Amino acid sequence: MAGIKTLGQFIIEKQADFPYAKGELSRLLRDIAIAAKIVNREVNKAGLVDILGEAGTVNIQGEDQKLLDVFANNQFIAALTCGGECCIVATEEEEDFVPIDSPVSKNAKYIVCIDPLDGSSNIDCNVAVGTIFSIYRRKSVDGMATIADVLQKGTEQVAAGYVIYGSSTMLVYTTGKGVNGFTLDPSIGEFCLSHPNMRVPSEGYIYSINEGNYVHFPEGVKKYLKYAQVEDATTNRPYTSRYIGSMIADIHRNLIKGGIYLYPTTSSSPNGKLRLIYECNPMAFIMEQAGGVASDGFNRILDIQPETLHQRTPVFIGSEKMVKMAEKLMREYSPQKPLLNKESTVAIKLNGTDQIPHKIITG
Ligand code: P6P
Repeated sequence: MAGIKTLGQFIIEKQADFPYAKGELSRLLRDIAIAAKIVNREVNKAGLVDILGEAGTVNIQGEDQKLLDVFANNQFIAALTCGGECCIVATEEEEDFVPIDSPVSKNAKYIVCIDPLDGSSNIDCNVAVGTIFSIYRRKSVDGMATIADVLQKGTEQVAAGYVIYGSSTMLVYTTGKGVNGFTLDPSIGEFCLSHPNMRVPSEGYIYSINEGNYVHFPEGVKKYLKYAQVEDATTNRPYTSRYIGSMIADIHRNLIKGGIYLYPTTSSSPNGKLRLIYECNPMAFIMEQAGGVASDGFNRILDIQPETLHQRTPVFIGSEKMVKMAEKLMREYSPQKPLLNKESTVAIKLNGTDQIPHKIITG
């Protein structure tokens, strides 16, 4: 078939974008893709082999680990150990970071932060799940890499991506020069370029949130939901609610169609549920590279300085105009710590009729 470009070919081709690259990042991305193909094989037949259900263990988050969580975690760590390009793996499934202590990895340049299988509670009912990864350059120069090498701001990422094990299996990633999507062709066992230069529409009409938590949402989120549900043909409202309960699936759909995914603070998740380092930072990098926005309701996700390995953050991510509207309402109705930027006041239409002056932060 004319025009097939595999992930491997694409990575080599794009390596030229990085004049100083000697192939380590390319090798690292290929190592991740190999592990993803192995995980895909098990996810796709999970119902047939004894790999569904609970592992009988609990991860650092206090969540029951599924057999596939543990399997996926082990596969990625094994592939990264074998590849020799990564010196530390920070994973949702391990309490502390995992030093890759092999002769070739001690001097490896890269750190990988990973959620091996996000949404795994959905596996038993055949809902799309995914892997999320984030790649940093090691900052320390000698000895073993440390936690400081992991706790870097999202702006320091050199690459980020996700694999969605859905009706088809796709790998979507960025190295800071746009976002490209590859669909796995099982007949040749290769990820093939299927979605070049992915861009998220600046406006969308889909919102994704667990409305079961409504009573505990910040007032600004409640106002946003009411805004989304108002009849206003001129702004294509009411929007459509779509919530799969698997963040990668929701964000992937919104990336393609336009939309916003919100996981705000709730009573059971006072700091938000999603983890900064291996969920929100990589998805924020990808979304921004596709022309979208990702914030905690007030601040850019990528600017947050991580303090701990598994820290959580509220997340509002997707089409720029939708996230900006949600941020305006958060600043107006759920003010957080004062922001440094200059404040200005502008009237915005909330329900097509009211002109309510709202402070927004500009600059
Ligand atoms: P809730 C899956 O556990 C996850 O981390 C995300 O993939 C998903 O969007 C969210 O949590 C679902 O959480 O509280 O709505 O069930």
